[in-house]
Amino acid sequence: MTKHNLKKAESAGSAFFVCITILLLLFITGCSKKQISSVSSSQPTDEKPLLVGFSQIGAESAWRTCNTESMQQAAQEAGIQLLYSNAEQKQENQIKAIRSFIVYQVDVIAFVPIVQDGWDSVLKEARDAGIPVLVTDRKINTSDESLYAGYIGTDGYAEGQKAARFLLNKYADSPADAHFNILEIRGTDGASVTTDRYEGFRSILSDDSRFEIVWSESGDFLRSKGQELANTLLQGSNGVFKINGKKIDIIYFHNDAMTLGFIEVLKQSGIRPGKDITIVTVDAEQAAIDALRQGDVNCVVECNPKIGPQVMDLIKDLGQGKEIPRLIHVYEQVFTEFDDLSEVEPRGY
Ligand code: GZL
Repeated sequence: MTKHNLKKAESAGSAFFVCITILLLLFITGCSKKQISSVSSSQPTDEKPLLVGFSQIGAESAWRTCNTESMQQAAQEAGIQLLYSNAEQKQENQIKAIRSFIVYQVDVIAFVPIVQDGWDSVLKEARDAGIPVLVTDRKINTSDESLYAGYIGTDGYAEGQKAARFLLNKYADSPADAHFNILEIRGTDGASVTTDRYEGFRSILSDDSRFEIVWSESGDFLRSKGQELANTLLQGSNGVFKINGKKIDIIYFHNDAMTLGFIEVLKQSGIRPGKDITIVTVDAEQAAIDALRQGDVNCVVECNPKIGPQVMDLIKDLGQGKEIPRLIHVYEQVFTEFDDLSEVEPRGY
């Protein structure tokens, strides 16, 4: 199918054409129907809308759902035809979807790499097909920078640093011989954002001997895993949370979903999150801000999911053959127990 035929066919009822071709795509690439769907632009114009393939990792948290909604809404408002693929937390599904976007000759490919490694081969295929690729939300490792046009999204390293700086501030008056044992509940291992939050946190605390990270374990960004880990780690705790005989003073969670699952179990064990144990979490879902207001959490570092409009601006530039910045970190705040939280807008996720 040449691009010319594609244009002609699309002018004769693009919605019908898109659906037929998606079915053909599903057959060619083996993606399931559930994984690829099309979001039509809301503004019919006489020029052919940009056609964009977007591979999203899944729906593992309220943050992710909001991120997807932001992308779809922004595409509609920008008059961009978005082919949306839900990888259901599997890298191989993302690779299949990217291959299907190439077959369909989309104008631009955007994707959230669930993990940072293993993308060179499929991105070479996109480059060979002349399709620019925008990496969003999470980053990739590659030795060949020409494989993607740029990155826009969160700065996980800075988020880890903000979490640590909150602790330095909260314990500023504690004596040099004080000691605080930290439990870290990491996100999905292999994801850039997990590595960044892990390293950013340590970059600030490593020089302060009062803080010791006594245990770090992945909860895969899932609320259910947060609950599961709490049940396992809290076994035998009679009102005092210990790991390997060390009383836990602080828990640093890489996302709110895991925090909310974990603190539920803490409370059931008679331990007061936010009071008996300092809780620091990342994302800033509404439920986390509510927990901060209730005193169950002490610090919420924002990770901004609502980047759809900025992504679509970059996609339009790429669609016109323009260069884009290699790296854009979106604006993110920090909310703490020391702030006036009455001004915090409803989070929308
Ligand atoms: C961060 C994003 C993370 C969120 C989690 O940019 O990739 O993935 O922090 C989500 O809630 O699962």
